Amino acid sequence: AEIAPGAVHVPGWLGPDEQRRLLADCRAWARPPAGLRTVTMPNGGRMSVRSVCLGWHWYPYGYARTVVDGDGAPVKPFPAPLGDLARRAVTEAYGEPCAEPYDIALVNFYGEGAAMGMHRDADERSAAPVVSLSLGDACVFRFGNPGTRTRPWTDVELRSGDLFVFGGPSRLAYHGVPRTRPGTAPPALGLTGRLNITLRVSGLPG
Ligand code: MD5
Ligand code: FE
Repeated sequence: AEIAPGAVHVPGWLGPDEQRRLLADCRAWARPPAGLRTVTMPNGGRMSVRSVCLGWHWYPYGYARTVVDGDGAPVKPFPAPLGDLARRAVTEAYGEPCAEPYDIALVNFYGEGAAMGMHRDADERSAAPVVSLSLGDACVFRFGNPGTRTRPWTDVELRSGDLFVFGGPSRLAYHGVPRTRPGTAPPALGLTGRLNITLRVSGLPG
């Protein structure tokens, strides 16, 4: 379903086996060095989600090749299969792939009570669509507008296996996750909480 121009939601895009495989990969990526960490914002606040980055390390507000605000380790490489997955996702949403190769994955883990305030993803130097995949507990995803952090917005329920692609005029829209729905993960997946994987194009050299 097209929620707004360029914002395409595909419920249940990943089947149960693909969800289990992706979860197992996320657990491996979360291990140190350069594993799961808590991000501290410039104002001293800590994000309630915990994150691991592949390809490029995101920190507020930029990208680096090492965990500049953590253990200092080199960021794990971006796995080629995630590039293929991003290409398939964009083709599913728009009918054709993106010209630029994907080179960043950000994995966000939402434990009980975790949320993400309204923000824009503006640290990439590419206008390529952001591919979002959800695993585990459902959540309320709040899709706003490019001009203000405030209304109008549309709340969309995201569930395990859902794909969301944000491109075109939606690429720089404000968005957030006001709440998850604890206990709603598919029992067979074996995940308590929610994982979101975003695939991005950095637009950075090499
Ligand atoms: C999440 N993560 O569900 C979301 C999914 C983040 C983040 O917001 O920054 O890690 S990504 C949603 C997204 C990305 C780019 C543009 C838009 C939404 N948008 O225009 O709404 O954990
Ligand atoms: Fe975001």
